[in-house]
Amino acid sequence: MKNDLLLRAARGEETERVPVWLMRQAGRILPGYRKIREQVKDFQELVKTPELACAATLEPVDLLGVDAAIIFSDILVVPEAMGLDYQMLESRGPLFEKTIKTQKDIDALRIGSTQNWAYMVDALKLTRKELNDRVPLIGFAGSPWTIFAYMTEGKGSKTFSVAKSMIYRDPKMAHALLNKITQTTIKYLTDQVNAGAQIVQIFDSWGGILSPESYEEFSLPYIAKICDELSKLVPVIAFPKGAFFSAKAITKLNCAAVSLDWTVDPKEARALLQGKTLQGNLDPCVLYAEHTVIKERTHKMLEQFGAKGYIANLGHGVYPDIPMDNVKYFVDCVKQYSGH
Ligand code: 1CP
Repeated sequence: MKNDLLLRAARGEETERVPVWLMRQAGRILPGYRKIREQVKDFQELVKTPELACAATLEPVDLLGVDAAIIFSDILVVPEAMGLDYQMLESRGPLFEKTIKTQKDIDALRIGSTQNWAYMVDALKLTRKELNDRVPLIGFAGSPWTIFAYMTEGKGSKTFSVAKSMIYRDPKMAHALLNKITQTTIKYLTDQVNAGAQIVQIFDSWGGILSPESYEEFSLPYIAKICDELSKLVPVIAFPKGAFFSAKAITKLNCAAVSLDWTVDPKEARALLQGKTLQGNLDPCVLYAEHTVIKERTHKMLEQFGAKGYIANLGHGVYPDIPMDNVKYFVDCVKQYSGH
């Protein structure tokens, strides 16, 4: 492996410098991605064509110089594999025709298996080959709670009141669905590792809409199950977005690293999450500012987290209208930093 900084940092080992990558690094900020996107009928065609998914995965490695590749796909592959089809509407996001409302709907879902995501296996194998050990390849999945939110709402939401009403009105049914999603996700991520993913990240993008009590009943235990299984194979990064209120419980996860959003103070995170590698957490909006501001904020972040057990990243995915030049500047600022 030519550059294994990410893997070593995840395991808490010493590194020559802090590794850096960005959530959503392969996407609309890049010219090659926009070209690939024009060639296909829709987003799913891109996800399901291994050569194109591979090209989209490699572009940020070549253009931005990041220390990791994240396989081009989406968290919604899991509900689709379970039998719930979605469309990705242009600039509006996902839409599921059918949503999960009853126990009968849950019973009708299958626990996904390799044949349901064979294209993902092929994309990972091809990408590992094309990467030729330049940087590690990250696999990923949504957390069961975040997938539950899409399966019950049918789309994104401000309040997630449909998803949340199910946990209060019928907790038993909610747990049944979460269990089914968890079983599928463990198989899905295990297949990703067997196909070449060297580390995996679990995106709990909507964890933060729950109360601490609900978070620790409906989200964290399922992330824990996935961590327990996957940590036997590769380092796991958990991203409990907006859920740092449950830091104490998060520390107990069997994961190598915790990714933090920008609402979390680095020093507080170090104190509360001892023994974990930390990832994050620059506010993506800093990348709209001038280079001097980007440098100042990035250096401050690096200084506060310290060099050991740290992976530089943003606090969430890079926004599509952030100039690529600024993203590259952020990556360079991390790579050139010598404050330690
Ligand atoms: O047509 C397009 O180009 C659509 C834009 C797009 C892209 C580039 C979507 C739709 N998904 C993706 C790729 C994607 N999604 C990746 C690729 C690898 C990379 O990071 O470079 C990853 C990791 C994801 C993960 C993902 N999808 C998350 C978790 C991360 C996060 O941002 O919180 C979530 C919540 C989704 C759902 C999703 N997919 C796409 C959209 C617009 C959304 C969000 C919808 C909403 O706000 O509810």
